[in-house]
Amino acid sequence: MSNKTKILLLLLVLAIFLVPSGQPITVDVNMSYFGPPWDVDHDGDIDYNDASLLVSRYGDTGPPDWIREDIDDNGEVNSVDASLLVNHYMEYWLVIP
Ligand SMILES: [Ca+2]
Ligand SMILES: [Ca+2]
Repeated sequence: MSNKTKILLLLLVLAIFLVPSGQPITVDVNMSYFGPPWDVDHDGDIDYNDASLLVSRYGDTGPPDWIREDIDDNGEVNSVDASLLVNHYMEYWLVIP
């Protein structure tokens, strides 16, 4: 379960306890990601999954900011992107929606 999912579940549980019984609950969530670009899958850590995504697109080219695997947004998934990911491998943080 991703950190985003855990936080959403926590908010729902809090809403259930804070709203009087029988009252409808409306939850409007707008999620943005504020983590570093080398967290390719936006799950709050740098691990095998990020590396796997990058490898799957290695060598691909496109306009800047076209895919998350192009970590430095230069239009090509290459060794620079891989280096950025490797330099932060196994880092993690709390993802806040
Ligand atoms: Ca990740
Ligand atoms: Ca790149």
